[in-house]
Amino acid sequence: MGVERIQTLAFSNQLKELPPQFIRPVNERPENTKAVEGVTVPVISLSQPHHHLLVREVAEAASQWGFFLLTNHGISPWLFKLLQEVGEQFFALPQKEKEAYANDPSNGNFEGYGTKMTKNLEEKVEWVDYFFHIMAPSSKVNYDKWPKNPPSYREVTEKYNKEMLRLTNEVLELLSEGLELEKKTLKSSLGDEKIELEMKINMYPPCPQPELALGVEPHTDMSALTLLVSNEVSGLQIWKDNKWVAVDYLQNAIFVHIGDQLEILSNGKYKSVLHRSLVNKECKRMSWAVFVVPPHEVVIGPLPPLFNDHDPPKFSIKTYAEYRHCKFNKLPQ
Ligand SMILES: O=C(O)CCC(=O)C(=O)O
Repeated sequence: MGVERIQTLAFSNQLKELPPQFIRPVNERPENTKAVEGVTVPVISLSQPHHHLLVREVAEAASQWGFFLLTNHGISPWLFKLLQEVGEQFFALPQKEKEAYANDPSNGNFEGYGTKMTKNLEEKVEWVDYFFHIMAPSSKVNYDKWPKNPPSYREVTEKYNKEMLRLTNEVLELLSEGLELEKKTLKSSLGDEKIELEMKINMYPPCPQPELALGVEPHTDMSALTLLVSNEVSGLQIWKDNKWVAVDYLQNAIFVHIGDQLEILSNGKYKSVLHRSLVNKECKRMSWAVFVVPPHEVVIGPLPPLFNDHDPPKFSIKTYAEYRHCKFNKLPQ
């Protein structure tokens, strides 16, 4: 039997109530875990002329929030528009055409069109379909897994990939300097030119009872960094000081999440941000997350300059493949 897609379910005429597998336990429901209002998340402009101030802003945001919005990053608004158009066009294709790209994570085939079926302890599922594929390095890319329709998908995504590689370098340099390390340290610890970029397009259709459901449940990313943009519909929330904080949409800004691998390398000086996404009754939300990850064989542990007898290593050392295995299977790290 095929996987039931959220998009199909959402647009089937009679859906007035949320099917039970999407209704979160009472203590997880958005209606009972409302985000605090009026909190301003850090917004950092890459055109800040004083380099030392830029380094400080990035380091403070990464250590206090594990999250910031990046503006004046040099990516053309036109490219965001094209990226969003090709993603929307893919999800608007007839279901049969999308199913030709269906992935199968249970058999290790992560790339392609998917709906998360791995259930959590409460056997609840998320209100989201997605498309996932590797974008870099070119030696790891399998274009057969990328959408062939719309025909410009590949050209647009390759352009975006170039920009993501440039930004990854720039942000990793700033984060290295923020730890008083040589600029190239974090990048080289993550595999240098072998660093992988993964694209995940999330499609959250309108949901009949958004107060009871979650688009993506609370998690930290196992990546080093995640660089995310969304359409104009807000929905991302981040965990700060024991509360959910809603992140408002900011046009052309990139949402930067610190992930687990940077928390480990920095020995906890940078925080991997816990986040979730909510869904919407009227509007479809889409987001484009680029995960910056080390290749599987790279060994990640706290960097020696960042621990000593008084501040011992807080994390174990393991390959990214081992880390990923433990995280997927909810095993202790
Ligand atoms: O859509 C979002 O804003 C968050 C997506 C996310 O956290 C994920 O795909 O892991």
